[in-house]
Amino acid sequence: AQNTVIDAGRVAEHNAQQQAALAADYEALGGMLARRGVDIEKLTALAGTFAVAVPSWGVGTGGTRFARFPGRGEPRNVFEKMEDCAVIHQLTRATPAVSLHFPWDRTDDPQALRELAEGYGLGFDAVNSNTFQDQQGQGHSYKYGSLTATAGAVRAQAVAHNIDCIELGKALGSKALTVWVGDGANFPGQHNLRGALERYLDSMRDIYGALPADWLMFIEHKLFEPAFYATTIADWGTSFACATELGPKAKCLVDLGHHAPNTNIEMIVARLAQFGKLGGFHFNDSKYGDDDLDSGSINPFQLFLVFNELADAAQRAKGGDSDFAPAYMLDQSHNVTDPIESLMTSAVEVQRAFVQAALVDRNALRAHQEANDVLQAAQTLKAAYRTDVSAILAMARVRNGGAADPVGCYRAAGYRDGVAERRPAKAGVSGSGIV
Ligand code: LRH
Ligand code: MN
Ligand code: MN
Repeated sequence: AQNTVIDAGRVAEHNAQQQAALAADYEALGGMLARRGVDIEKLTALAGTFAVAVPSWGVGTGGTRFARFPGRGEPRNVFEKMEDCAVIHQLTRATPAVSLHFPWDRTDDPQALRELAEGYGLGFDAVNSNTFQDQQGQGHSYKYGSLTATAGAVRAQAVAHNIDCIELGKALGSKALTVWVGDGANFPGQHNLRGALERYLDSMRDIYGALPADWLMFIEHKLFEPAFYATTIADWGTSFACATELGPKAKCLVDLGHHAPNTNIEMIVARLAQFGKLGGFHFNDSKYGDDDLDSGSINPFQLFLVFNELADAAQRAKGGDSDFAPAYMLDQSHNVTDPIESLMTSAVEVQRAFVQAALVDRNALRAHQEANDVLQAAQTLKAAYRTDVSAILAMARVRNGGAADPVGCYRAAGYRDGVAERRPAKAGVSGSGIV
């Protein structure tokens, strides 16, 4: 039997209270969808298959460059982080994997961590390396770059760290390594733009060579920050070129917050899917830059349009490229909310976009596109986007043993009060590792 963090009886009690309202909403929605020729049961079954990984660093309070205001009962190590991740999955049933970040989540006992996770029904998605900070006791500084550093010893240290991450990931059952580097220049002339990318590729070739046969490597691009003049892997074009150069195991990872404002991210998704290089996502939302806000909190239509492209790609893949399975992960930082509540809400919002995209009448859309009926083509997307699928999501959760209303259930269970007592804050401990 699976271990549960929140008493299963409490979840059942919560669902019983919600049952009548949910049944009524579900029936009303089912009737409305039936008139559109859509079987609600199919959508509910599909919703139940959805999964997005939780970032281990998301369960602590992130803070900004200016301050961090710690929350109560923050996890103090990776084992406590897993407990919080288990709550998120128990109530949403949509987050069966965790993405770890090293060395923030380093453990001397990966076997124990794996067993703890398995007990909760959790697995591990991509592991992330970190050469954007110096760690205590490290021989060389990344102040002037890591995989692109001019000093060979610095590059070697960064490569060794990534290979270490692969080793840890292997012990945990991960199947991918995500590499994001902040390397770049703050001033024109600081480094040779082409030379930096050549050194990056040299380093990445060494890491690629250490990947097990069934692993992937995700290259995560980001426009700027911490390098404010020229970031080495700033855009999907550079990411795509590097992934192509490195080989089939290298793919591109799209973090929604890593683009210039107003960038058409769904088109990037379409391009990467077309050329077989869409590796995965870091979902979050933003208004200005890499804000790392909750998914769907600022621009839910964009999230829907991303999933519309994914649905299109999945449909095409059925006929050929059957291994189209990009990794879905959240990457958020919570400053003013309870991280568990934010992560549950985000998982549900991403799942919502997934279900709404499945509602798009693709045959009608194609016909409107062929006929150049622009207005109806746009309205076909809007019809799906405007449909409130909340009852489908809630029903899928309840049927899978989750909570009708994850945040309501979580609050009623008093989990935060419990951990606040069990996990007294230690001075100087950063919950997320982001300092
Ligand atoms: C960089 C990033 C990357 C890191 C994470 C902490 O901005 O998105 O994914 O690993 O934040
Ligand atoms: Mn990211
Ligand atoms: Mn980011």
